[in-house]
Amino acid sequence: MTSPIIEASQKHPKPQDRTFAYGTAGRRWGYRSLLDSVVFRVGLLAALRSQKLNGKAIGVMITASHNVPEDNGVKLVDPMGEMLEASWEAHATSLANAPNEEELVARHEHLISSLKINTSTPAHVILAKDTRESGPALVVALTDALTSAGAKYDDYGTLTTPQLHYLVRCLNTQHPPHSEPYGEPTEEGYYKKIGSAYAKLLQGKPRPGPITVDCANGVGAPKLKALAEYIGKEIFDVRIVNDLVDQPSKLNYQCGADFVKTQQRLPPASQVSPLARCASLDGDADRLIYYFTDSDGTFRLLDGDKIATLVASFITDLVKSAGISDLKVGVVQTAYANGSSTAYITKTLGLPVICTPTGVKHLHHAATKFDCGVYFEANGHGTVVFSHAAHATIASHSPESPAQASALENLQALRALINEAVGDALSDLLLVEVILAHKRWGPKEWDSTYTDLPNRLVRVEVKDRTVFKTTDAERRLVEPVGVQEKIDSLVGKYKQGRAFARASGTEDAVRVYSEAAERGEAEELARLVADVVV
Ligand code: 16G
Ligand code: ZN
Repeated sequence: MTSPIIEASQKHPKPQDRTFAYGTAGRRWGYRSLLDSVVFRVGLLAALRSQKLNGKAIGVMITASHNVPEDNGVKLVDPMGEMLEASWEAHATSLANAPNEEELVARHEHLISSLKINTSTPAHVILAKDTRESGPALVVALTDALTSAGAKYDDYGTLTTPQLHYLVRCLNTQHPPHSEPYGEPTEEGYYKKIGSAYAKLLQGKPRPGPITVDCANGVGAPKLKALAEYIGKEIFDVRIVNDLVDQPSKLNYQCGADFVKTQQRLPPASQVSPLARCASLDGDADRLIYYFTDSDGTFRLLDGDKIATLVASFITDLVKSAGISDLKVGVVQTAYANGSSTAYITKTLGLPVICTPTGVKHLHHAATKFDCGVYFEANGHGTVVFSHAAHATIASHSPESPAQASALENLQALRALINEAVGDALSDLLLVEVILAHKRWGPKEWDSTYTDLPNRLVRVEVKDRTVFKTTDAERRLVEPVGVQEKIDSLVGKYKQGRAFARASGTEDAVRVYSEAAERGEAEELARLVADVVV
């Protein structure tokens, strides 16, 4: 008898000459024909993951984030809305690379026995996709797999990546032992939760002026519209640009958070007056960056580092004002964080900083070490996580004055506003808007908290990026032997110089980052380090 999995898999065969690996953030392998078998096999793994965790809901998101429209990718979401547990990435890679159907079934069965999975446990998977053209066909591959594995699934259609993370967490916190569900497990529930927290936090505060948001011609556009409609123009006056979701070739093209961050300029479609607040999302709305043009027309970027410092300082003040003394706030960054931001956090804010390797899973994990961990990558992906103890303190603390009571209420609303499951551009956008309103700051006041060191990021094509091995949160190379010494001696020649080289997790290249006291020096340092690496 042929197994249903073999039969279904035959419709989604693996291209013979390809090897796949679960990357920094799921998998991103270009072109739909290549991904078809990968998505099918990820579907099988999602069902196993759910069974292993006693039928908890597992998420599958089909997106390639900020990448070109022809790309696509798929990632799994664990029960509390986190990224897939790292030890399972190898299982994904193993299934994706099985050369044929028989071997796929053999590997699938091996996983069942080695992981001691009870296959009579009902599996529950929820799925969504971004606006890419290849999305619907990949959903077919995914649902074919889930059907063949006998898993129950719910297709939520088109969502932002963080919305899917939110839904997974809601579904898995509805019942004991969870005392409080994360929210209603619907798209409307998401808008309700963050929208009403936003309104609460703005009570009695100056109404924020208009903000222009570039939605990268992606899924963020219709979702931000829905959110804005829920909140109302009175307190959320958002002007959306780059919302052409019905033209898939425009996705992330000359717009979006990655474009603005790497090009350090306005998306051409944004026509804004000096000192007006602007923000960009990426293609699946899990990254956010702010920017503005100065009175003299200079472009000013307010990136993930600036968001992290703003949020960390606000929460620290709020905790203090609420009269809570035993809640430790900390910040998590990567090697890409500007040196000035790190100095500002440690010296001015007096908060601890942890540096981790690139990739949300590393940052998120490190952030859970604090009572309140603020993490952002410079590229704009990040959020805040609270420990169980912090949640309990915030919920039960008794204020001793009206001022403390109001700070405490704000802290409680902040917990509802923040999407703790994952970096979420829509929730982060509301968060920044709230903080600027509380501080009565425009973008210029925010920008002036510290000045970024001039920096440069270059992409270097190398023969084999796998030979580059790093240590110390990717800040130093251990292999190829001798290269780090050369980088050290170059860095030593520049005032406030810092540089590192690391293999990209998502592209076939090495990235070199440098900073120094002067722009020309930062650029020269990047060039010289790139020469050493190539
Ligand atoms: C992925 C990561 C992002 C990281 C980037 C680095 C997630 C959700 N996304 O986009 O955090 O900054 O990869 O790419 O983990 P790179 O390894 O090519 O430099
Ligand atoms: Zn993204």
